[in-house]
Amino acid sequence: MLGSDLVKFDIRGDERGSLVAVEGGNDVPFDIARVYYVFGTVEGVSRGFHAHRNLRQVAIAVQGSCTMLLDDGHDRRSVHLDDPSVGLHIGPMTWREMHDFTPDCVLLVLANQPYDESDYIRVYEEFTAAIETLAR
Ligand code: T46
Repeated sequence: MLGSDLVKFDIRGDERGSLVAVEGGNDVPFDIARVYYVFGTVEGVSRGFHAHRNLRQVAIAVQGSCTMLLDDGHDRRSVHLDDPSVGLHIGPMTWREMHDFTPDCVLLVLANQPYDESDYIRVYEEFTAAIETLAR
């Protein structure tokens, strides 16, 4: 699917445990301008339901798990995130929904731009219309 890929990070493990280091421009394909994390998600709650016009992000379930549904306007797929050494790169113009959070889930997100509400498309019909316009 265009606009989303899994990224595997090296685990710097030793007898003390494990460590993953993520460098912008190296381990993720952009400079990191913002980091946020989603945690304490109430049971049964889903999040997301939007696309971004320009934003690129990598999401990592550093604890617990959730399922990311991705939609590029043509195809949909679900990616289960449950490995702190795996990131999901989500490019621009990709509708995303997050489901099935485990109570302990901590979803870490690295973004290439600061928060900007005007970059969001929060209505699905507006998203598909924008995809069609881009295809013309
Ligand atoms: C995304 C998925 C994976 C901020 O003030 N700054 C921020 O950097 C972010 C991300 C959010 N907010 C505020 C905006 C809302 O008042 O935090 C509140 C919750 O944000 P939102 O409803 O957009 O959260 P999610 O979990 O639906 O989506 C978030 C990201 O917004 C989004 O970019 O791709 O996680």
